[in-house]
Amino acid sequence: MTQDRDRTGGSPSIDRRRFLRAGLAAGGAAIAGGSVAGASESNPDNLPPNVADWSRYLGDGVDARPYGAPSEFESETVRRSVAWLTASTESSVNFTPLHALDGIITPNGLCFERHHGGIAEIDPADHRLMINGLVDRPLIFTMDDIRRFPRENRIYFLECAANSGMEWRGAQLNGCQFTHGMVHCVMYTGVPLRHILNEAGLKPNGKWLLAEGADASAMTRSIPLEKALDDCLVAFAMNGEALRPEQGYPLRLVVPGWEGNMWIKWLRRIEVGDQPWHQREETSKYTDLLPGGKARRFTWEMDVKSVITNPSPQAPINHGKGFTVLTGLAWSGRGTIERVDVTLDGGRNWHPARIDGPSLNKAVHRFYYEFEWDGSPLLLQSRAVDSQGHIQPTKDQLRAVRGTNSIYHNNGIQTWHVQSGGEVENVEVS
Ligand SMILES: Nc1nc2c(c(=O)[nH]1)N[C@H]1C(S)=C(S)[C@@H](COP(=O)(O)O)O[C@H]1N2
Ligand SMILES: [Mo]
Repeated sequence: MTQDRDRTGGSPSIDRRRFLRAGLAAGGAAIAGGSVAGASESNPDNLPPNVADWSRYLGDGVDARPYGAPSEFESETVRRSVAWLTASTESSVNFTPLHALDGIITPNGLCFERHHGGIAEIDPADHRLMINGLVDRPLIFTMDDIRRFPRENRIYFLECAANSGMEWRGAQLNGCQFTHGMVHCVMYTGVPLRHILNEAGLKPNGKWLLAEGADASAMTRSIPLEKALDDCLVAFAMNGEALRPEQGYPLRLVVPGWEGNMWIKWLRRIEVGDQPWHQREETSKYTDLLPGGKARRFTWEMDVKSVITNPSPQAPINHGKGFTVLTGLAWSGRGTIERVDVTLDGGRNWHPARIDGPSLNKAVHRFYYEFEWDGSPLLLQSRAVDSQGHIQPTKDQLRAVRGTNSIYHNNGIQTWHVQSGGEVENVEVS
């Protein structure tokens, strides 16, 4: 935008940024701001009127990169984990770098990973999907068999129910990658689950499914039959190519709008039954403990939610005052996003944001709000409303209903504090 890479605020603000990064590194997340425009030093030899280095030599030929990778200058745009959340890497989570992405599609290599027994490395020739239980004909499918059913392409978000969980009691992690990065949105190619169930023939008393993974954790979840017949997919591709091993290669269940834990990866078996199984992951885990000691049974649909991805702690304002582009993501497990409002002053004044790009059922929506920044501190928030009229609540409103025991299903409004030097930190306002 401008050749003048003025670091408004001078060295104190840079020191402050270094301090913030150091703080995060101590928390286990090594951050360097390399992907933030204006944060890297430029080499005068490459700037006009000089001829830049890369214009003097031939580049790599077409055989050099049979499977492409991002520019080396994007090396900071990676999934990251948080040390104190990572007891063992095989049963853990890493986070999507939301602050470094745009649009609505998450690149395959940056989709957050959540697994309970490590990444199963499966040879598709040896993979089978078994359908058993209350069916007329128990069946075992090969991957080739599955590819002979009619396919559909659909774009959906997947959000772990524990996304933002560490923020339930107060502002904690400094970056939207860590507070909100357990979400991704890709185009799936797969077979509607109802085709496969119909092939096996459902018995009249079949009301529930148990989906089971082939990984070492043998993840299992109960799913009501109506959902399975409605919009679930058995997917083998994401964003046009085979699923990544991290995401369940060669086959995963897609359960649109519902909590990520139900999206069984490395899917090997579907049992049809007449009642739910009450497995570990749907009782002691992914269940909200309410103030009175009772727990909510089965919270499947992901509530309407949004977050500002820029500016945010990992993506400070580097250009000083003036025209500023604010952007973020909004999604709802109940449909599309009807509107997103943004405040710069902690909720006193709200402004409609501009949703750009496709508005798809149960997919993330990209929003923008452009404004003139006068350099004074800001309290940024976004608030989404979905197509069913649900309004994203404040964290105080959530806690008033659900107490402070919970960590799951936190869709509360996030606040970023922008300081006059452009640095951003995670705070809460009440
Ligand atoms: N087989 C199997 N499926 C699984 C899991 C797992 O550990 N094993 N983790 C679940 C959880 S808790 C989530 S949030 C999503 C994460 O999907 P992703 O790794 O593609 O982001 O997968 C779900 N499916
Ligand atoms: Mo999850």
